[in-house]
Amino acid sequence: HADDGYRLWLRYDLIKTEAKLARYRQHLQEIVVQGSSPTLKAAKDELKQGLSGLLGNAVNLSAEPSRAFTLVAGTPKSSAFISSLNVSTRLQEAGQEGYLLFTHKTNGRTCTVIAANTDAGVLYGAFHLLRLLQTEQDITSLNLSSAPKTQHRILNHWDNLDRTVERGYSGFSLWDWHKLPEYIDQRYIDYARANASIGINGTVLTNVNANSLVLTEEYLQKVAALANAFRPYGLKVYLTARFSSPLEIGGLKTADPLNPEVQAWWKRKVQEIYRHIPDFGGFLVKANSEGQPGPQNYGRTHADGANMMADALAPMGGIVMWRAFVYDNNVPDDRAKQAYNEFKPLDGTFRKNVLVQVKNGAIDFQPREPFHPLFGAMPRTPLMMEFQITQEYLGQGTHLAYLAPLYKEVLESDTYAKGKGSTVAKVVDGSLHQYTTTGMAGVANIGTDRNWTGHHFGQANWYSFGRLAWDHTLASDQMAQEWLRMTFSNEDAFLQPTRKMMLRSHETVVNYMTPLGLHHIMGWNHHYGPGPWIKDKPRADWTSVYYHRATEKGIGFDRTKTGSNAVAQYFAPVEKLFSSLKNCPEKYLLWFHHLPWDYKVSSGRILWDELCYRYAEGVNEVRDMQQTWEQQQNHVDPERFKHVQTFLKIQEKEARWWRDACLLYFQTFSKRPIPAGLEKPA
Ligand code: GCW
Repeated sequence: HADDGYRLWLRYDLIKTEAKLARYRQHLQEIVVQGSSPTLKAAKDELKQGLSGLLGNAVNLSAEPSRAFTLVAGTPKSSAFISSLNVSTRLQEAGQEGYLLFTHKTNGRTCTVIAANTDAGVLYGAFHLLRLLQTEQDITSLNLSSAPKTQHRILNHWDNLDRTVERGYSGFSLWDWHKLPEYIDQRYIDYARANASIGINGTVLTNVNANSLVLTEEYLQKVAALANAFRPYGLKVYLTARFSSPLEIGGLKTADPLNPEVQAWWKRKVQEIYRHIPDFGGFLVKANSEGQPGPQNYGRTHADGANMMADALAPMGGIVMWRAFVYDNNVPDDRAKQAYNEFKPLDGTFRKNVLVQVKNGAIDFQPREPFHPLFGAMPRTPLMMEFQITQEYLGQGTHLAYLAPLYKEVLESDTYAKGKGSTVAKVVDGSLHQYTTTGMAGVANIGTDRNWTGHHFGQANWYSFGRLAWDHTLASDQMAQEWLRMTFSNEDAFLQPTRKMMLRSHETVVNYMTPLGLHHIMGWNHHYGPGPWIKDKPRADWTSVYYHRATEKGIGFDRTKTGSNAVAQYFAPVEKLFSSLKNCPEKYLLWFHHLPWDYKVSSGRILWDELCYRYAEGVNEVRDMQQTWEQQQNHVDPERFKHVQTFLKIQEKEARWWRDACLLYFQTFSKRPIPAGLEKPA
């Protein structure tokens, strides 16, 4: 069959390595899933489908262990066998969603056991076992446990009700509102399976630039149908709530959060939602940002707005994820400072069921940003991470950019909030400030394209986001290898070069787009392709010249004391690091400093020359990627091989476009030649 990438990393093709196949067949002679809930049934179905594909034979399903080698899965409640194993202490550590996966020998029988406290945990364990087989790991004597490090692991779909997707580059929205609630597309189930396989347990169906219609009865029935389809897979549904909904669908004259009628309206609305979706997750809200309505329209604070919704949701167990992505052209200060300035003073004033959702950086999902200064700065308010999986500023649907290294760079950044070792990851997983609620969100890159993400390698970003939300200590390399093995091939000759290509790809994109700390110099509004010349727009913070500040003297945004002093929002050691020209990591140089064109950088070159080299390197590295891929023809099916090959061609062309456009533009200021030996801009 034509290989279109639809199956994602859940391909379950026959294992190619004979010796391993034989051992797996021996060890997994039958499947025993005791219990009958929809989630356990999903686990059983997945194991059956997965094992019969991987092992190439129909695996026997049994109610009780009956063979010499058996796979048993369940909870102590659902399964007499599991409860007889006395693993309750170990299970305690696994928590609500974790699981144990171990080999147990008893009465001459060898059991591979998946045990968890909840049915969802069993499902996650089932996917783990399948992953071990897909990646050809040894399963003969297992002894492992796993539990998520963050509680809410959520995809944010920026999907509109007309099925367009804001910043979506892989077709249209998956949610076919027109045919819902009756028609349940198999794709919804496969979507839920994919999410469960990486531990994602929530999905916000709608765009943060929200439409209040989704909160009407008619739509809630449709949302409920999706929630029903997802529920067996442990996937909860959330919605975005437009702050002005009481005006638009409630017939009220105000949306003031302190107005009792408004409060009563939201309470009723929330109760209505829960009548349709008893396990509804809650709201995600973008307020007073980029023209969206919010509490500030009524002279109230973000906390007033969030708390009003939180009070409505609390009795039902729902949460509010209130976004900190706010900036305003009328605030004359550096845009990078605004979220911190607005939110930090509100620390401790939010209700218990509110999380403040903070983008990884203070500007906006740039190819590279230093971590957001809010992380560490709000010890009394749980801060959620918001990553972007969709590649709005990273070449969108056609560029290969593996984003795990970006995610990891942010998570491993040290905030110094409580001294050395206060990483962003520890803020997010709650361990630094003892948050009782934690979460990580990723803006989805998923659409109706057959391969879900447009670029085949975009799947790896969905995959690694989910894996990291579960366990932020996983290494980029490990996730790349897992994904490559499951998605393409276990052959070493394939894995070694392609994982290298993936690991380098983010840095490559940074090089040809925004090296040395440059940022937000993309084409206006669509953010695709270069546009460092953009000026004279309705808002200064929507131009490029605002961010690069190039003149004949130099380039870069001075965010030190002599400039906007945004550095002061970081804890002292970080402030010192970024302020110091000598110590500031070069990757953030022009983010924090405005420097003369002949400033000497660490390579010994002057800044202008270094820029030229970085842009050139970016292009060359894309060519290396092309070379690497060319050599994989024997390892990859023709359909996907060609697809990636073609996209790399686009990427090479556009890397040149970036290089040439940026260098020719900046050269009008630097008035210096392109260093000898480098390709001249076309
Ligand atoms: O990155 C910007 C995008 C907007 C987006 C906004 C946000 C949903 O350009 O399209 O709107 O961020 O995150 O709210």
